[in-house]
Amino acid sequence: MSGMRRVVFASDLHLGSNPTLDDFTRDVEFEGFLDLPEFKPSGDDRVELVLLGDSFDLWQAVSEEECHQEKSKRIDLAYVAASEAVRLDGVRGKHLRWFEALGRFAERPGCRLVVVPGNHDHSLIDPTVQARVARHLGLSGSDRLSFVNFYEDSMLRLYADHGNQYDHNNAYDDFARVDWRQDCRGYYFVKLFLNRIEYRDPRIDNSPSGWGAVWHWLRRTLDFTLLATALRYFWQYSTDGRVPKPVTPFAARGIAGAIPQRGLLDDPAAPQLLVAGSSARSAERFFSADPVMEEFLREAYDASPEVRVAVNEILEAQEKHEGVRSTTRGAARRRAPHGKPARRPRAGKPRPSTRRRREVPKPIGASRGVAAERRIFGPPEDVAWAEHLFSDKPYFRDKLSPGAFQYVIFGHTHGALEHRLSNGATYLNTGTWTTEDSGPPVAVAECPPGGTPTAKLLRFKNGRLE
Ligand SMILES: [Mn+2]
Repeated sequence: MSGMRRVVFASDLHLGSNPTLDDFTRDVEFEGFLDLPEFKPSGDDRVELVLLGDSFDLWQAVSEEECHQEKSKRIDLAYVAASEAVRLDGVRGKHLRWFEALGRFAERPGCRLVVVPGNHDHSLIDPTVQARVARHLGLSGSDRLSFVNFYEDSMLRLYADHGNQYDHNNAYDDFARVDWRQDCRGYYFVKLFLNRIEYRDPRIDNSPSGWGAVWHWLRRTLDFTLLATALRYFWQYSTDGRVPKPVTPFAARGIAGAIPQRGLLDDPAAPQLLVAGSSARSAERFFSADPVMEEFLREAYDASPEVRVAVNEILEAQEKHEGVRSTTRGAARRRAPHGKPARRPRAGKPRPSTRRRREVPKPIGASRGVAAERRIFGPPEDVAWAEHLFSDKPYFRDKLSPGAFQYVIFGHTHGALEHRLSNGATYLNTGTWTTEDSGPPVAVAECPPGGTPTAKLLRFKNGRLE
Protein backbone atom coordinates (compact mmCIF):
# COMPACT_ATOMS: atom_id res chain seq x y z
CA MET A 1 0.00 0.00 0.00
CA SER A 2 1.54 3.29 -1.07
CA GLY A 3 1.37 6.32 1.16
CA MET A 4 0.75 10.01 0.71
CA ARG A 5 1.95 11.56 -2.54
CA ARG A 6 3.06 15.21 -2.54
CA VAL A 7 4.59 17.28 -5.35
CA VAL A 8 5.74 20.83 -4.74
CA PHE A 9 6.34 23.12 -7.73
CA ALA A 10 8.52 26.23 -7.61
CA SER A 11 9.68 28.23 -10.61
CA ASP A 12 11.51 31.34 -11.78
CA LEU A 13 14.14 31.51 -9.08
CA HIS A 14 16.55 33.00 -11.64
CA LEU A 15 19.76 32.13 -9.80
CA GLY A 16 22.61 34.01 -11.46
CA SER A 17 26.26 34.80 -10.97
CA ASN A 18 26.60 38.49 -11.85
CA PRO A 19 26.52 40.58 -8.65
CA THR A 20 24.23 43.23 -10.18
CA LEU A 21 22.00 41.19 -12.48
CA ASP A 22 21.43 38.22 -10.16
CA ASP A 23 17.83 38.40 -8.93
CA PHE A 24 17.94 35.58 -6.37
CA THR A 25 18.64 36.62 -2.80
CA ARG A 26 16.70 33.95 -0.90
CA ASP A 27 19.37 31.26 -0.38
CA VAL A 28 18.90 31.09 3.38
CA GLU A 29 15.12 31.24 3.03
CA PHE A 30 15.25 28.41 0.49
CA GLU A 31 17.21 26.31 2.98
CA GLY A 32 14.45 26.94 5.54
CA PHE A 33 11.81 26.12 2.94
CA LEU A 34 13.35 22.66 2.36
CA ASP A 35 13.35 22.15 6.11
CA LEU A 36 9.53 22.29 6.25
CA PRO A 37 7.75 19.16 7.50
CA GLU A 38 6.13 18.94 4.03
CA PHE A 39 9.57 17.93 2.69
CA LYS A 40 10.15 15.24 5.33
CA PRO A 41 8.02 12.26 4.35
CA SER A 42 7.60 9.35 6.72
CA GLY A 43 6.89 5.66 6.06
CA ASP A 44 5.61 5.09 2.54
CA ASP A 45 5.02 8.79 1.85
CA ARG A 46 6.73 10.29 -1.18
CA VAL A 47 7.65 13.87 -1.88
CA GLU A 48 8.92 15.44 -5.08
CA LEU A 49 10.18 18.96 -5.59
CA VAL A 50 9.76 20.14 -9.18
CA LEU A 51 11.81 23.16 -10.23
CA LEU A 52 9.57 24.34 -13.04
CA GLY A 53 11.96 26.31 -15.20
CA ASP A 54 14.10 29.46 -15.06
CA SER A 55 15.67 28.06 -11.89
CA PHE A 56 18.97 29.32 -13.26
CA ASP A 57 19.32 32.48 -15.29
CA LEU A 58 22.02 31.60 -17.79
CA TRP A 59 21.09 34.59 -20.00
CA GLN A 60 22.01 36.92 -17.17
CA ALA A 61 24.93 34.93 -15.76
CA VAL A 62 27.30 37.19 -17.68
CA SER A 63 30.64 38.88 -17.01
CA GLU A 64 31.10 42.45 -15.76
CA GLU A 65 32.88 43.11 -19.03
CA GLU A 66 29.76 42.17 -20.99
CA CYS A 67 27.64 44.55 -18.90
CA HIS A 68 30.10 47.40 -19.52
CA GLN A 69 30.24 46.77 -23.25
CA GLU A 70 29.25 49.87 -25.21
CA LYS A 71 28.85 48.11 -28.55
CA SER A 72 26.39 45.24 -28.83
CA LYS A 73 28.41 43.76 -31.69
CA ARG A 74 31.18 43.00 -29.19
CA ILE A 75 28.85 40.89 -27.03
CA ASP A 76 29.41 37.25 -27.78
CA LEU A 77 26.10 35.46 -28.35
CA ALA A 78 27.52 32.03 -29.12
CA TYR A 79 27.42 29.21 -26.60
CA VAL A 80 27.66 25.44 -26.54
CA ALA A 81 26.62 22.96 -23.84
CA ALA A 82 30.14 22.96 -22.35
CA SER A 83 30.24 26.76 -21.98
CA GLU A 84 26.75 26.73 -20.42
CA ALA A 85 28.04 24.19 -17.89
CA VAL A 86 30.83 26.66 -17.02
CA ARG A 87 28.19 29.37 -16.52
CA LEU A 88 26.56 27.02 -13.98
CA ASP A 89 29.87 26.83 -12.11
CA GLY A 90 29.59 30.59 -11.61
CA VAL A 91 26.00 30.26 -10.38
CA ARG A 92 27.02 27.57 -7.94
CA GLY A 93 29.91 29.68 -6.67
CA LYS A 94 27.48 32.44 -5.73
CA HIS A 95 24.77 30.15 -4.30
CA LEU A 96 26.64 27.39 -2.49
CA ARG A 97 24.09 27.05 0.32
CA TRP A 98 21.25 26.69 -2.16
CA PHE A 99 22.97 23.82 -3.96
CA GLU A 100 23.94 22.10 -0.72
CA ALA A 101 20.42 22.35 0.75
CA LEU A 102 18.85 21.00 -2.43
CA GLY A 103 21.31 18.10 -2.60
CA ARG A 104 20.56 17.19 1.04
CA PHE A 105 16.82 17.28 0.38
CA ALA A 106 17.08 14.86 -2.56
CA GLU A 107 19.05 12.36 -0.43
CA ARG A 108 16.28 12.09 2.16
CA PRO A 109 14.20 8.87 2.16
CA GLY A 110 11.10 9.20 -0.03
CA CYS A 111 12.34 12.41 -1.70
CA ARG A 112 13.13 13.24 -5.32
CA LEU A 113 14.11 16.32 -7.29
CA VAL A 114 12.80 17.01 -10.79
CA VAL A 115 14.25 19.82 -12.93
CA VAL A 116 12.28 21.24 -15.86
CA PRO A 117 14.03 23.69 -18.22
CA GLY A 118 12.65 27.14 -18.91
CA ASN A 119 13.85 29.68 -21.44
CA HIS A 120 16.52 31.32 -19.25
CA ASP A 121 17.97 27.86 -18.50
CA HIS A 122 16.94 26.16 -21.73
CA SER A 123 20.33 24.45 -22.18
CA LEU A 124 19.35 22.13 -19.30
CA ILE A 125 17.92 19.96 -22.07
CA ASP A 126 21.52 18.90 -22.80
CA PRO A 127 23.04 15.90 -20.94
CA THR A 128 26.36 17.75 -20.44
CA VAL A 129 24.60 20.63 -18.68
CA GLN A 130 22.40 18.22 -16.70
CA ALA A 131 25.49 16.34 -15.53
CA ARG A 132 27.02 19.58 -14.28
CA VAL A 133 23.91 20.38 -12.23
CA ALA A 134 23.93 16.85 -10.82
CA ARG A 135 27.59 17.23 -9.87
CA HIS A 136 26.98 20.58 -8.19
CA LEU A 137 24.15 19.00 -6.16
CA GLY A 138 26.30 16.02 -5.19
CA LEU A 139 23.83 13.82 -7.07
CA SER A 140 25.92 12.51 -9.99
CA GLY A 141 24.43 9.26 -11.22
CA SER A 142 21.67 9.37 -8.60
CA ASP A 143 18.13 8.28 -9.42
CA ARG A 144 16.93 10.95 -6.98
CA LEU A 145 17.38 13.59 -9.68
CA SER A 146 15.72 13.72 -13.07
CA PHE A 147 15.38 16.21 -15.92
CA VAL A 148 12.18 16.38 -17.94
CA ASN A 149 10.84 18.92 -20.44
CA PHE A 150 7.36 18.68 -18.93
CA TYR A 151 5.81 16.97 -15.92
CA GLU A 152 2.59 15.03 -15.83
CA ASP A 153 1.02 12.63 -13.40
CA SER A 154 -2.19 10.74 -14.00
CA MET A 155 -2.77 9.97 -10.32
CA LEU A 156 -2.53 13.66 -9.45
CA ARG A 157 -4.44 14.48 -12.67
CA LEU A 158 -1.92 17.19 -13.30
CA TYR A 159 0.12 18.65 -16.16
CA ALA A 160 2.98 21.16 -15.78
CA ASP A 161 5.64 22.80 -17.90
CA HIS A 162 7.49 26.11 -17.70
CA GLY A 163 5.09 27.80 -20.15
CA ASN A 164 7.58 29.61 -22.38
CA GLN A 165 6.60 27.55 -25.44
CA TYR A 166 3.22 29.37 -25.57
CA ASP A 167 4.84 32.81 -25.40
CA HIS A 168 5.94 33.72 -28.94
CA ASN A 169 8.88 35.78 -27.65
CA ASN A 170 10.29 32.82 -25.75
CA ALA A 171 9.27 29.79 -27.79
CA TYR A 172 11.84 27.51 -29.42
CA ASP A 173 11.21 26.04 -32.87
CA ASP A 174 12.83 22.88 -31.61
CA PHE A 175 12.85 22.71 -27.83
CA ALA A 176 15.14 19.69 -27.81
CA ARG A 177 18.07 21.41 -29.54
CA VAL A 178 20.88 23.55 -28.09
CA ASP A 179 21.93 26.06 -30.75
CA TRP A 180 22.48 29.74 -29.99
CA ARG A 181 21.46 30.74 -33.52
CA GLN A 182 18.10 29.05 -32.93
CA ASP A 183 17.52 30.57 -29.53
CA CYS A 184 14.24 32.37 -28.88
CA ARG A 185 13.70 36.10 -29.44
CA GLY A 186 14.04 36.82 -25.76
CA TYR A 187 17.62 35.58 -25.62
CA TYR A 188 18.95 38.25 -27.98
CA PHE A 189 16.89 40.96 -26.34
CA VAL A 190 18.19 40.13 -22.86
CA LYS A 191 21.81 39.73 -23.98
CA LEU A 192 22.01 42.77 -26.26
CA PHE A 193 19.63 45.22 -24.58
CA LEU A 194 18.15 44.36 -21.21
CA ASN A 195 21.27 43.13 -19.38
CA ARG A 196 23.13 46.36 -20.05
CA ILE A 197 20.16 48.50 -19.00
CA GLU A 198 19.44 46.44 -15.88
CA TYR A 199 23.13 46.71 -14.96
CA ARG A 200 22.65 50.48 -14.82
CA ASP A 201 19.28 50.35 -13.06
CA PRO A 202 18.79 46.99 -11.28
CA ARG A 203 15.15 47.85 -10.57
CA ILE A 204 14.38 46.90 -14.17
CA ASP A 205 13.37 43.29 -13.89
CA ASN A 206 13.70 40.45 -16.36
CA SER A 207 10.10 39.28 -16.22
CA PRO A 208 8.73 38.64 -19.73
CA SER A 209 5.73 40.89 -19.07
CA GLY A 210 8.17 43.59 -17.97
CA TRP A 211 9.77 43.84 -21.39
CA GLY A 212 7.02 45.94 -22.87
CA ALA A 213 7.17 48.15 -19.82
CA VAL A 214 10.91 48.98 -19.96
CA TRP A 215 10.22 52.19 -21.86
CA HIS A 216 7.44 53.22 -19.53
CA TRP A 217 9.81 52.56 -16.63
CA LEU A 218 12.37 54.89 -18.23
CA ARG A 219 9.61 57.45 -18.67
CA ARG A 220 8.71 57.28 -14.97
CA THR A 221 12.26 57.50 -13.63
CA LEU A 222 13.13 60.54 -15.79
CA ASP A 223 16.78 59.44 -15.82
CA PHE A 224 17.82 61.05 -19.12
CA THR A 225 21.32 59.59 -18.99
CA LEU A 226 19.86 56.09 -18.82
CA LEU A 227 17.25 56.97 -21.45
CA ALA A 228 19.97 58.14 -23.86
CA THR A 229 21.90 54.92 -23.19
CA ALA A 230 18.75 52.83 -23.68
CA LEU A 231 18.04 54.52 -27.03
CA ARG A 232 21.59 53.77 -28.17
CA TYR A 233 21.45 50.12 -27.04
CA PHE A 234 18.00 49.63 -28.52
CA TRP A 235 19.25 50.93 -31.83
CA GLN A 236 22.24 48.57 -31.65
CA TYR A 237 19.92 45.66 -30.80
CA SER A 238 17.55 46.59 -33.64
CA THR A 239 20.33 46.74 -36.23
CA ASP A 240 22.38 43.76 -35.07
CA GLY A 241 22.38 41.30 -37.96
CA ARG A 242 22.70 38.34 -35.58
CA VAL A 243 19.14 38.85 -34.26
CA PRO A 244 16.84 36.67 -36.40
CA LYS A 245 13.55 38.13 -35.07
CA PRO A 246 13.10 40.97 -32.59
CA VAL A 247 10.90 40.66 -29.50
CA THR A 248 7.31 41.85 -29.55
CA PRO A 249 6.24 42.27 -25.91
CA PHE A 250 2.85 41.51 -24.40
CA ALA A 251 2.00 45.18 -24.18
CA ALA A 252 1.15 45.06 -27.86
CA ARG A 253 -2.03 43.13 -27.10
CA GLY A 254 -3.69 46.01 -25.31
CA ILE A 255 -3.54 48.52 -28.12
CA ALA A 256 -3.30 46.20 -31.09
CA GLY A 257 -5.79 48.38 -32.98
CA ALA A 258 -3.37 51.29 -32.90
CA ILE A 259 -0.66 49.39 -34.74
CA PRO A 260 -0.60 50.28 -38.44
CA GLN A 261 2.08 47.81 -39.57
CA ARG A 262 2.34 44.57 -37.66
CA GLY A 263 5.80 43.18 -37.23
CA LEU A 264 7.58 46.50 -37.35
CA LEU A 265 5.55 48.12 -34.60
CA ASP A 266 4.53 45.21 -32.42
CA ASP A 267 5.94 46.88 -29.32
CA PRO A 268 4.20 50.23 -29.43
CA ALA A 269 6.05 51.63 -26.42
CA ALA A 270 9.53 51.03 -27.86
CA PRO A 271 11.12 53.80 -29.99
CA GLN A 272 10.58 51.47 -32.93
CA LEU A 273 9.91 54.24 -35.46
CA LEU A 274 13.10 56.06 -34.59
CA VAL A 275 15.26 52.99 -35.15
CA ALA A 276 13.34 51.74 -38.21
CA GLY A 277 14.51 54.54 -40.53
CA SER A 278 13.01 57.62 -42.16
CA SER A 279 10.41 55.73 -44.21
CA ALA A 280 8.75 54.42 -41.02
CA ARG A 281 8.31 57.90 -39.52
CA SER A 282 5.79 60.65 -39.97
CA ALA A 283 5.28 64.09 -38.47
CA GLU A 284 2.62 62.56 -36.15
CA ARG A 285 4.63 59.53 -35.11
CA PHE A 286 8.35 60.01 -35.04
CA PHE A 287 9.54 57.86 -32.14
CA SER A 288 6.87 55.36 -31.16
CA ALA A 289 3.44 54.03 -32.01
CA ASP A 290 2.43 54.60 -28.40
CA PRO A 291 1.16 58.20 -28.06
CA VAL A 292 2.33 58.52 -24.44
CA MET A 293 5.81 57.35 -25.32
CA GLU A 294 5.85 59.55 -28.43
CA GLU A 295 5.06 62.66 -26.40
CA PHE A 296 7.56 61.74 -23.69
CA LEU A 297 10.42 61.17 -26.14
CA ARG A 298 9.68 64.51 -27.82
CA GLU A 299 9.83 66.19 -24.42
CA ALA A 300 13.04 64.34 -23.53
CA TYR A 301 14.59 65.41 -26.86
CA ASP A 302 13.84 69.04 -26.02
CA ALA A 303 14.91 68.82 -22.38
CA SER A 304 18.06 66.70 -22.44
CA PRO A 305 21.26 67.29 -24.44
CA GLU A 306 22.21 63.64 -23.79
CA VAL A 307 18.98 62.38 -25.34
CA ARG A 308 19.47 64.78 -28.28
CA VAL A 309 22.97 63.41 -28.92
CA ALA A 310 21.71 59.81 -28.82
CA VAL A 311 18.77 60.53 -31.15
CA ASN A 312 20.92 62.64 -33.51
CA GLU A 313 23.51 59.85 -33.65
CA ILE A 314 20.81 57.43 -34.82
CA LEU A 315 19.38 59.90 -37.35
CA GLU A 316 22.81 60.75 -38.74
CA ALA A 317 23.80 57.11 -39.07
CA GLN A 318 20.53 56.35 -40.85
CA GLU A 319 21.00 59.32 -43.16
CA LYS A 320 24.44 58.07 -44.09
CA HIS A 321 23.17 54.53 -44.62
CA GLU A 322 20.13 55.60 -46.63
CA GLY A 323 22.22 58.11 -48.59
CA VAL A 324 24.89 55.57 -49.52
CA ARG A 325 22.22 53.26 -50.80
CA SER A 326 20.69 55.84 -53.15
CA THR A 327 24.00 57.22 -54.46
CA THR A 328 26.07 54.11 -55.05
CA ARG A 329 27.88 55.75 -57.98
CA GLY A 330 28.85 58.73 -55.90
CA ALA A 331 30.15 56.44 -53.20
CA ALA A 332 32.22 54.54 -55.74
CA ARG A 333 33.73 57.76 -57.01
CA ARG A 334 34.82 58.67 -53.50
CA ARG A 335 36.90 55.52 -53.22
CA ALA A 336 40.66 55.86 -53.21
CA PRO A 337 42.53 54.50 -56.27
CA HIS A 338 43.77 51.37 -54.45
CA GLY A 339 40.18 50.25 -53.91
CA LYS A 340 39.74 50.95 -50.19
CA PRO A 341 37.16 53.51 -49.16
CA ALA A 342 38.76 56.90 -48.67
CA ARG A 343 39.05 57.68 -44.98
CA ARG A 344 37.95 61.00 -43.63
CA PRO A 345 40.68 62.77 -41.70
CA ARG A 346 40.10 62.14 -37.99
CA ALA A 347 40.09 65.76 -36.92
CA GLY A 348 37.37 66.58 -39.42
CA LYS A 349 34.94 63.87 -38.28
CA PRO A 350 31.79 65.61 -37.10
CA ARG A 351 30.62 64.58 -33.65
CA PRO A 352 26.88 64.01 -33.18
CA SER A 353 25.52 67.34 -32.16
CA THR A 354 23.36 68.36 -29.25
CA ARG A 355 21.50 70.76 -31.52
CA ARG A 356 17.80 70.20 -32.09
CA ARG A 357 17.22 68.80 -35.56
CA ARG A 358 14.30 70.34 -37.39
CA GLU A 359 12.70 67.09 -38.44
CA VAL A 360 12.16 65.96 -34.83
CA PRO A 361 8.62 67.03 -33.91
CA LYS A 362 8.08 69.25 -30.89
CA PRO A 363 5.99 68.04 -27.95
CA ILE A 364 2.33 68.88 -28.28
CA GLY A 365 1.68 69.06 -24.56
CA ALA A 366 -0.59 66.01 -24.52
CA SER A 367 -2.25 65.10 -21.26
CA ARG A 368 -0.36 62.46 -19.30
CA GLY A 369 -3.71 61.01 -18.29
CA VAL A 370 -3.60 58.92 -21.45
CA ALA A 371 -1.25 56.56 -19.63
CA ALA A 372 -3.94 55.56 -17.19
CA GLU A 373 -6.29 54.57 -20.02
CA ARG A 374 -3.95 52.16 -21.75
CA ARG A 375 -4.46 49.27 -19.38
CA ILE A 376 -4.46 45.79 -20.75
CA PHE A 377 -7.90 44.35 -20.30
CA GLY A 378 -8.96 40.78 -19.71
CA PRO A 379 -7.29 37.91 -17.85
CA PRO A 380 -3.51 37.43 -18.06
CA GLU A 381 -2.19 35.87 -21.24
CA ASP A 382 -1.13 32.62 -19.57
CA VAL A 383 -4.75 31.76 -18.71
CA ALA A 384 -5.34 31.42 -22.46
CA TRP A 385 -2.26 29.19 -22.73
CA ALA A 386 -3.78 26.89 -20.10
CA GLU A 387 -7.17 26.88 -21.89
CA HIS A 388 -5.42 25.91 -25.14
CA LEU A 389 -3.97 22.75 -23.59
CA PHE A 390 -7.50 21.35 -23.59
CA SER A 391 -8.66 22.63 -26.98
CA ASP A 392 -5.56 22.37 -29.15
CA LYS A 393 -2.50 20.23 -29.44
CA PRO A 394 -0.07 21.96 -27.08
CA TYR A 395 3.69 21.88 -27.60
CA PHE A 396 4.79 18.93 -25.48
CA ARG A 397 1.95 16.40 -25.78
CA ASP A 398 -1.48 15.70 -27.21
CA LYS A 399 -4.25 17.90 -25.93
CA LEU A 400 -5.39 17.32 -22.38
CA SER A 401 -8.81 15.90 -21.62
CA PRO A 402 -10.67 17.59 -18.77
CA GLY A 403 -11.64 14.19 -17.38
CA ALA A 404 -8.02 13.11 -16.96
CA PHE A 405 -6.39 16.43 -16.08
CA GLN A 406 -7.88 18.58 -13.37
CA TYR A 407 -4.80 20.78 -12.87
CA VAL A 408 -2.48 22.75 -15.13
CA ILE A 409 0.65 24.47 -13.81
CA PHE A 410 2.96 26.97 -15.53
CA GLY A 411 5.59 29.42 -14.34
CA HIS A 412 7.32 31.93 -16.65
CA THR A 413 5.08 35.02 -16.33
CA HIS A 414 6.15 35.79 -12.73
CA GLY A 415 2.48 36.40 -11.94
CA ALA A 416 1.41 33.89 -9.27
CA LEU A 417 -2.18 32.90 -9.93
CA GLU A 418 -4.92 30.41 -9.14
CA HIS A 419 -7.63 30.49 -11.79
CA ARG A 420 -10.65 28.38 -12.70
CA LEU A 421 -10.59 27.51 -16.41
CA SER A 422 -13.76 27.47 -18.54
CA ASN A 423 -13.92 23.66 -18.41
CA GLY A 424 -13.73 23.61 -14.62
CA ALA A 425 -10.05 22.61 -14.38
CA THR A 426 -7.74 24.66 -12.19
CA TYR A 427 -4.83 26.65 -13.56
CA LEU A 428 -1.97 27.55 -11.21
CA ASN A 429 0.97 29.83 -11.94
CA THR A 430 3.98 29.45 -9.65
CA GLY A 431 5.04 33.11 -9.93
CA THR A 432 8.62 33.94 -9.01
CA TRP A 433 11.01 33.99 -6.05
CA THR A 434 12.73 37.15 -7.27
CA THR A 435 10.35 39.84 -6.01
CA GLU A 436 10.43 41.17 -2.49
CA ASP A 437 6.67 41.21 -1.84
CA SER A 438 4.86 38.57 0.32
CA GLY A 439 6.21 35.04 0.59
CA PRO A 440 7.52 33.14 -2.43
CA PRO A 441 4.74 31.17 -4.14
CA VAL A 442 4.63 27.41 -4.70
CA ALA A 443 2.02 25.03 -6.06
CA VAL A 444 1.39 22.01 -3.87
CA ALA A 445 -0.29 18.91 -5.29
CA GLU A 446 -1.29 16.11 -2.94
CA CYS A 447 -3.03 12.80 -3.07
CA PRO A 448 -3.70 10.69 0.03
CA PRO A 449 -3.72 6.89 -0.46
CA GLY A 450 -6.89 6.01 -2.39
CA GLY A 451 -8.08 9.61 -2.10
CA THR A 452 -8.83 12.53 -4.42
CA PRO A 453 -5.95 14.69 -5.67
CA THR A 454 -5.83 18.39 -4.87
CA ALA A 455 -3.53 21.20 -5.95
CA LYS A 456 -3.33 24.75 -4.68
CA LEU A 457 -1.17 27.83 -4.65
CA LEU A 458 0.53 28.52 -1.31
CA ARG A 459 3.17 30.97 -0.11
CA PHE A 460 6.18 30.28 2.06
CA LYS A 461 5.95 32.82 4.83
CA ASN A 462 6.13 32.98 8.61
CA GLY A 463 8.15 29.77 8.49
CA ARG A 464 5.37 27.73 6.90
CA LEU A 465 3.27 27.18 3.77
CA GLU A 466 0.06 29.20 3.98
MN1 LIG B 1 10.62 31.96 -18.34
